[in-house]
Amino acid sequence: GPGSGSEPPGPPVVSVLRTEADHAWLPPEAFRVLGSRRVLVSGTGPLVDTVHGEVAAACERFGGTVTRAREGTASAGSAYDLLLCLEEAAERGDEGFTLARERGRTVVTATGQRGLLHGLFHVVRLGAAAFDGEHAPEAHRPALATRMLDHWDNVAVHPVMGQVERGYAGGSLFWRDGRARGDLERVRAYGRLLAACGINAVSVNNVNVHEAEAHLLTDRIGDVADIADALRPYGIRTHLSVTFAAPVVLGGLTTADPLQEEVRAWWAGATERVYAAIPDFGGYVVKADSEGQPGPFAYGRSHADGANLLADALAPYGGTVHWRAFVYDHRQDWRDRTTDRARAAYDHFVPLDGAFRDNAVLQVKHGPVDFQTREPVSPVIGAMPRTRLAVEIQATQEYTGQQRHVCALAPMWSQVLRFRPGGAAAARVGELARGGLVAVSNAGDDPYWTGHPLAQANLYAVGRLGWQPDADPLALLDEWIELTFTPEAGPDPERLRAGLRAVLRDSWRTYEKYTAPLGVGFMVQPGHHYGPSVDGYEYSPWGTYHFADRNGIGVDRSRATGTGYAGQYAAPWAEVYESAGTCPDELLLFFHHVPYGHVLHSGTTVIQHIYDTRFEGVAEVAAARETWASLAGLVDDARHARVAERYEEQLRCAREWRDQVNSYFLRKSGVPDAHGRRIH
Ligand code: BDP
Repeated sequence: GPGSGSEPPGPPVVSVLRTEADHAWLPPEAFRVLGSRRVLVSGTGPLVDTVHGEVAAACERFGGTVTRAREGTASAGSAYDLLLCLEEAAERGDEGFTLARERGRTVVTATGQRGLLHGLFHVVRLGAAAFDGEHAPEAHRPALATRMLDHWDNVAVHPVMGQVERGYAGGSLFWRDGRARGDLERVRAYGRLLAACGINAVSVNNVNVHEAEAHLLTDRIGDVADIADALRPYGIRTHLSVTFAAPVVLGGLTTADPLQEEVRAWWAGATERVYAAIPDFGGYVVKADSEGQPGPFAYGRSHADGANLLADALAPYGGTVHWRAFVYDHRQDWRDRTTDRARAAYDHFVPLDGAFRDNAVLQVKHGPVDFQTREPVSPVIGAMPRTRLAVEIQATQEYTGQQRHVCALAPMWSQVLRFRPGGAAAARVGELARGGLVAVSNAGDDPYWTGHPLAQANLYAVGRLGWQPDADPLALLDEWIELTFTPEAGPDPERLRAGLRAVLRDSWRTYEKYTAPLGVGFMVQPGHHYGPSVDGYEYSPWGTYHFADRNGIGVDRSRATGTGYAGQYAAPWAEVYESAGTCPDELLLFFHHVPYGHVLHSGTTVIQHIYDTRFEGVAEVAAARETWASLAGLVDDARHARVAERYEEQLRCAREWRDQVNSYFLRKSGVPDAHGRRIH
């Protein structure tokens, strides 16, 4: 929750750079393989121009040739090494493409312009391998049609949350001090990065819609249109967060009741004007009845009534409303052990299954609480078969080190997307998310885009996992490493690769080890959420408690004796989570209140696990810091320095977590560390 946020302590920002493009995936060097080829680009349209522009730049730099033709000439072009052809044909869909190797040529064909762009980036990812051997056409298409970033960017600087709510990468790419930034070159470069990992939709303002953001819908829509123009050449559609109270605060009506005719007419008119400015506008994002945002409850209406109001306004233009399921009581009595924030989304929304319009997407956070380091998969995801659900993940590292700590999240997201809510034979989350994958963006106007240069790997993984939710997350990290650091261009590719893998691959589990144990969550400092405070939220109204006392710790969410949350799952999970004996260790304290002496499946007690993992986590950070230091000279100096300085802070902070968590539980439990290490 927002709370009160003062700035956490942190390192000063050092940055010395050449251009933005040198500091993300797809630096010019990543295109070397194209530049030595004879390339044909055929077809017409603005995105084909984009493809041509990318290839032409590579050829100019590295000495290849590019020819532009109007028509698909895949069969005619024997004089080429690579053909990128837009064709009129098949039903592959707008974003798909095929890739073939025949007669010594690489042939990409697409039936939609965006497909051609994706095909180009696929070839770049493959590198030299794209030009090896022969193979029949293989079809590529995205598993999820919407792969979206939500920016929590404020137009005006918010007194508590700043320019970007939960932003750790400088200012906003879109807004500054109440106005559009107008630096559209940077926005265009951003669109390029996003397209190259498969993202195709961006929402440009905070879900908490304050006064300045509200006006984007009406009198400031021109600013949004400018952004849409800059993103469009890379196939990205622009969306907007709107306030449910817009008819009142912008339209001067006395009500925003979704069933009132004047309210429906207001939204219809406002939406018509949005589409006049942005013909391919994606739609609205809404946070309603959540943490103080207005919503349909004020009028005694349901969230289906609310979502359908906006869906109906958008429907004539093919737009979509993304309606967030993050609805819970943030003014809870902390002494009440029966109210459970984790239950809230299911209790509010599952009864509404089937009541939403086809162009309404219910956007569900991947876990039931709030983007913690470890949560179970939200039970909503398996429980609304007649609703289009989008899964929301958080690339911005609010609870995972705020881009001062290395925490590669692809392995966590992959676990979510591969989870089968209905059991072993049933569909995965990645198949159930028919409304798409949505991530809260971690990008800003920072020269490295994401503050911590290694946090780019998270942004990259969002698009790639949306395209292919069952992709191997470690392979995606490798892809990002290749495209960003182009190891082959340097003196010691294997050492660079090995070093980067070593610091990234297990970084989420390392982070988990030194922070809050066994799925218990929070224990962060209230407000800004950086660094430890074991009891920071314990006696607060936010609904995020651990219930530690002298005997034990954890939240009893069983049906038998707890809040009943475990019963929101289908079989087999309801049973698995119901009992402490079958609940996976990493989620034990999310589901159960157990004594400190409770023995985990791993064979160690809860209290000893708390101590051991805190020590291990710190040791792992120290080792990663050494590994990073050893890469000096293999990574450009400025980037190396930026990461090195952040490792100092990560190590300091990890020690702080270790010491506070361990001391707290030693004092509470009175049980000494079995290995006799100094705790305090
Ligand atoms: C929480 C954040 C808060 C967001 C909220 C949301 O602390 O700043 O507004 O999520 O998702 O994680 O709306």
